[in-house]
Amino acid sequence: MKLYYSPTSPYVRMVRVAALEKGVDGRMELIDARAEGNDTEDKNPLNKVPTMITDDGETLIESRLICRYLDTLGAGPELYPRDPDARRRVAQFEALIHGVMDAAVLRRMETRREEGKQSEWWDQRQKRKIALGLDRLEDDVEAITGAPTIAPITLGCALSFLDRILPDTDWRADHPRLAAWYESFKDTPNMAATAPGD
Ligand SMILES: N[C@@H](CCC(=O)N[C@@H](CS)C(=O)NCC(=O)O)C(=O)O
Repeated sequence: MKLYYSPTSPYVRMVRVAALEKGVDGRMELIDARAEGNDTEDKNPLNKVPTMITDDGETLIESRLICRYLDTLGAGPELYPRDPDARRRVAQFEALIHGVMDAAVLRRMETRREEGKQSEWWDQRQKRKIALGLDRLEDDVEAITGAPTIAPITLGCALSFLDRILPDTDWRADHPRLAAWYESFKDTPNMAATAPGD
């Protein structure tokens, strides 16, 4: 398997933690997607990471799809429970956490626009999605983190990402249960092994 990656992408980190959980990380060759002369765009027309090439030569272009694929390999816990009700609940948490991260990315992108062209309206919209999303995650933190599924992996990578790209967002103040859980999760071996080196 080949994984086109960037060291700072939270979406890539989820895939890498999932691969470690499943014990298949050693089978995954990492290719720096942004390195000179790479062919990421040929593999994935969206030119995004993570992008995976499986051993059968199939290309998978989205972290959730890649994590589902990894779950079919190796040993380790069921990242996506086989039971349909439990699976749907995990996928719902996963979708919410991705939505919070997507909003954080959009906020960050907006700051890259020229001063004067940045939209306060847009920023407030994304801020609200992050705040309300975190409120919901705070309410559900036990359900999310009660089993070693993709949900806590996704949550840990997302909270780490928020700290990194939006350091002015003090999410801990209003979300003490999330903060306490994250404190216990952030340095676990698979998180430590994939920490962005910044
Ligand atoms: N929904 C996608 C998001 C992937 C994504 O946005 N990756 C970013 C890096 S964090 C990227 O490659 N951005 C480059 C671009 O949009 O051109 C996933 O979960 O894989």
